[in-house]
Amino acid sequence: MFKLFYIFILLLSMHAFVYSNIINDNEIEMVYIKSGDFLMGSVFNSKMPSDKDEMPAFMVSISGFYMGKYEISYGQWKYIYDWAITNGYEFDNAGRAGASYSKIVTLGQENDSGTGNKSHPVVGISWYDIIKWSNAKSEMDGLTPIYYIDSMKQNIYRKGIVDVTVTMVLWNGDGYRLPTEAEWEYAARAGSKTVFPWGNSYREMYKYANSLDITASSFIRSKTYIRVKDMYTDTAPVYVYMPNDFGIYNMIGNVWEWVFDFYGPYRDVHKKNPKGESRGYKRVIRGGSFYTSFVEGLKSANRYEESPTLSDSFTGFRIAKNR
Ligand SMILES: [Ca+2]
Ligand SMILES: [Ca+2]
Ligand SMILES: [Ca+2]
Repeated sequence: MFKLFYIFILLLSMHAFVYSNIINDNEIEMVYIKSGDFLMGSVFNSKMPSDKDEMPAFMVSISGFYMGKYEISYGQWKYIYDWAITNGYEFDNAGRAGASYSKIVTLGQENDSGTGNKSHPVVGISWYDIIKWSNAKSEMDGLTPIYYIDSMKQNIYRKGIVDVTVTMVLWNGDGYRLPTEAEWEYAARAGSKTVFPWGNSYREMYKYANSLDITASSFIRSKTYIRVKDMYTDTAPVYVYMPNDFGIYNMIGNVWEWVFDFYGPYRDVHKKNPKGESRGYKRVIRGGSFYTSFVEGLKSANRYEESPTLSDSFTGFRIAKNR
């Protein structure tokens, strides 16, 4: 009996050790990223194919900024969302608490009601929803909103579909915003020049990232999956797995992350704080997800273009801030 009790306590403490991080709905933890230069994109690697749009790699200078330590959890999303809808904001989607692999596979993504766990990343929201939510978070905290519906930056973006261009952003404001694509890759690499933030091999992926791995294959027979074991078939709470060298969690895997930029090709010119194309139809998502079944999809340099109206089960975000 006593033995069982001790085993129980031991298991409990192990659990506490693994999940010692607690996500507060009303507090978004951020990490300061120091300014620096890095090579953005992919250089030719015969062992790991690159999509054409990752090349040519080019030098980028990034100014210091704050990056969300975790993907935004459903609890955090909902906390701001509830304030926003009673304060003049309108959204197209209410968001869901993570995503369930088996529900997506058996019922289809449109019937995926999520995991019901508010520490999972928010999904089922569009780029527009996120941009408005960021403004709401700024207003709620008494900061200056970053996104406007006009280039004069007179009218705060609170409702509807507005394709916010670079000139409609108060780039030096103190409010919350999406990272740019360059800031995202700089933070994801955390000083690394390798294919993944932890090195060139996918074999260590299970320590740092939630992908479509062997765990999912044992639940439902999946034709393709990554040959590592990360223990999650669904999304994982945003604090699970090891952080990168900047102390940031799940940049690779769990959910894809929206960035600000309109999607466009790379050019081999040294740029300072690039902000993407001035116009476009697609925005960029980064990092791959719990549903990504091929290793190339989880590279630091991988990029994907999506319509900003997309609100799927695989894509969420994290926020950035100037100061
Ligand atoms: Ca997994
Ligand atoms: Ca992620
Ligand atoms: Ca790609």
